[in-house]
Amino acid sequence: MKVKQQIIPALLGALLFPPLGFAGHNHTGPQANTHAPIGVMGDHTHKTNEWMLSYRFMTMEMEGNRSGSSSLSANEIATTVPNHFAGQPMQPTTLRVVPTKMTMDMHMFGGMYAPTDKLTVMVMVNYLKKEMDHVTFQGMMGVNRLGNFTTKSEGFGDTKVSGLYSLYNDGNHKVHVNLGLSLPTGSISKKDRVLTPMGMRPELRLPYGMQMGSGTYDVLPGITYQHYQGKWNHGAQYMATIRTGENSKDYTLGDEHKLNAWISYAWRHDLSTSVRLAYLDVDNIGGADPKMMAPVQTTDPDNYSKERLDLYAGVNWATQAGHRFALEVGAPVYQHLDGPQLETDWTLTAGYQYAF
Ligand SMILES: [Cu+2]
Repeated sequence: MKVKQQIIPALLGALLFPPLGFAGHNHTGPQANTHAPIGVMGDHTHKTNEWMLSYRFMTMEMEGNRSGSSSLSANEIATTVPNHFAGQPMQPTTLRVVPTKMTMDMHMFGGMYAPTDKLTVMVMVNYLKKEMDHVTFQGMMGVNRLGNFTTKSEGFGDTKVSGLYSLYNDGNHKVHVNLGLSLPTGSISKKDRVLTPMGMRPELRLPYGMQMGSGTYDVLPGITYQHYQGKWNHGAQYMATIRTGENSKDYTLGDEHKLNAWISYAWRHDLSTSVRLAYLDVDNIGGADPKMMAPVQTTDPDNYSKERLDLYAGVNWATQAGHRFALEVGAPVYQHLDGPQLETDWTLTAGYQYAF
């Protein structure tokens, strides 16, 4: 924890006061540094008639639970955290099923095209795979463990269509606005088999966090800034996901606000490394899917709000012919969960982009 407390001010310092004195060079050939770290979406615009295809693989692992910023054991959850549905028939007073671990894999396919220097259009399609491990406690109370089970879901997520409009570009400073729409192509009715505290194994609709999409049309506004100075590049981006209306299952996922700040250094024309800080704020779910009713934290629409600060390290490699390979790994330095919720442990993003 001490180390983390020292890293953050050092990084913020580096972001706010990038080293000065690097004269700008106009290199020809590949420029690894002209891109933000691979975990940042919609970071750049293209020149007239330029195309880009991209593929990203992202994996995230979450293990152990927290409420607020402090850890909660499975036994504590099963004996002390009230069940959202207590008082209804067959419902225990505390939670009796506890998620212990979740992994999420995401395959992201993207296309970009610039009809003009000012405007770049972008389409992103995602394929998601989620897995959640649970422990079921026996009966209405106590800490006898009945067994473990894993639920899985996979499929296409929501499809994002965006426009990136360049507001300012003098070669060294660039600013563009992002405006996108997320289309509800992801399923919100995925099911799997669970183990109940009574020892039954029904197939139920999976909770909110295990579904593939939001079920609503979401507006994605944002703004991106980048500054190039010799071998240094630093940038910042604000992006939001604003939900509109209610989905067919009577709920609305929480809005999301994301703030990114990064700095990268080019060791060679074709190779750069980066550090990034990402702040994420997610709201709770509004409304509720009447089919998601079980003594488990993930069926409570009020257990989805969170704030998280992630620290990432990344590497970009660009080849002569418009190919770029990049990798970024990160972990939270701070997370505050309206919980109990599973805590995020680490994230990895690997990507390939081809511009032509
Ligand atoms: Cu691109």
